[in-house]
Amino acid sequence: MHAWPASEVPALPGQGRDLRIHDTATGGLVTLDPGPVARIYVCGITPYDATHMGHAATYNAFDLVQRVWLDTKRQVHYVQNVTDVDDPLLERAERDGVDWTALAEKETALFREDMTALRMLPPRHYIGAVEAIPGIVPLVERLRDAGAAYELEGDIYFSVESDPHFGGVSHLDAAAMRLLSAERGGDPDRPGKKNPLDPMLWMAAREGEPSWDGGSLGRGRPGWHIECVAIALDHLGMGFDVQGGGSDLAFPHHEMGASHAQALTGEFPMAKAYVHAGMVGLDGEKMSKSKGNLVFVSQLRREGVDPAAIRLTLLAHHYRPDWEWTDQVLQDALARLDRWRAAVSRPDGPSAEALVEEIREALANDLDSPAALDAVDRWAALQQESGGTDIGAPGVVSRAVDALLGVAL
Ligand code: 5CA
Ligand code: ZN
Repeated sequence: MHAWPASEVPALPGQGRDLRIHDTATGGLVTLDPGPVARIYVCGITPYDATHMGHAATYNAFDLVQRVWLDTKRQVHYVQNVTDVDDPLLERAERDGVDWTALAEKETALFREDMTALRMLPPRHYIGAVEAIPGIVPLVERLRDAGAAYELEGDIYFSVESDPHFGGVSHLDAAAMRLLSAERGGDPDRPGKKNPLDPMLWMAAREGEPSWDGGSLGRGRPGWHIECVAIALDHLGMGFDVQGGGSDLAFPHHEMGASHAQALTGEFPMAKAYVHAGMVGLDGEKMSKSKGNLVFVSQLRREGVDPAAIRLTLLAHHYRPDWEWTDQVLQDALARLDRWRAAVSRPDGPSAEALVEEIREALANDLDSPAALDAVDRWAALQQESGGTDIGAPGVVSRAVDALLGVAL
């Protein structure tokens, strides 16, 4: 699949900082040391509805990761998938009487537009689950042949017991895992499974549903977790730097994915950090396509809201805690954008050197974007109150805000 166009990332004076980021697996901050090429896999959308603020907030967090790394002059190998075949997508297409592939294409196209408008840097590889199927089949065969997977009425399940590190991403107890597995696409109550938590690797073809040639597995379609693992291993290999997504993916998706990869390769860990963004809510509930309590990026854009203000709304919240979308948080961002634009519109101003370092330090510290915004606020306030004589400082601020925060002033 093609991704979306990259906005330019201006080079900044001085040195970028190494990223310290919260890792769900160890429960603390880790300082990543990626070497010259940083590797990140971020779970992409299931394209059956438009991009909402929850999605945008999660992709904003990982865009900041990429920007911090680019600022250290590293290359970034960023991979993102599209879950372009899955039950919710098929169900929505059926409900609306449309072709599921057309629905997926339409929503993926809208996602690309939203990401472009928000100045999210594109992944280097943007891969659909369907196009990954030829690479998934041999992985499932290998797991089966190694005894890490088994057949149940034609479907193939992964045996969680085959990975000694299973549980090491989310650290949940068995009861919590069982509950979440039922809520998030698993089938813990299906009779005949070795362990209720075992996830499906390959689902045998069902009447009226799409299916693909699975070689020795028979016709069918892949399970959700193995899709992301196949794409990540193909393009990044084991031991990549960051596995990212929203906190609702920690279990089962990232837990199972890590176990699949570890059972396949015998190596540990799959990723050096498992990074999870908090859930954005609306009216007291997590924004979700299934609940329908959504604020869409595309809707706000249609209403004429500047995408830079949408982005500033996301940045005003630290990525990790859950938060609520309200009209007020957007109004605050619009006002901030006006203040910043006024401050950089003059040719001179207070020195920007310390500010660039403050933004860098804030982001390197577990992507503390609210602290970065505070620092820019203070510079803008100083500019408004007393100005400054540093010729070119406003230009430096503009470039830093663009390069590190993805906001075009
Ligand atoms: N296709 C899978 C991942 S392989 C998937 O979870 N798709 S999704 O469309 O449901 O979500 C895309 C990304 O947005 C995921 O990282 C998910 O964790 C995140 N996300 C979904 N809802 C919210 C929300 N309310 N707040 C923050 N992030 C969210
Ligand atoms: Zn995924």
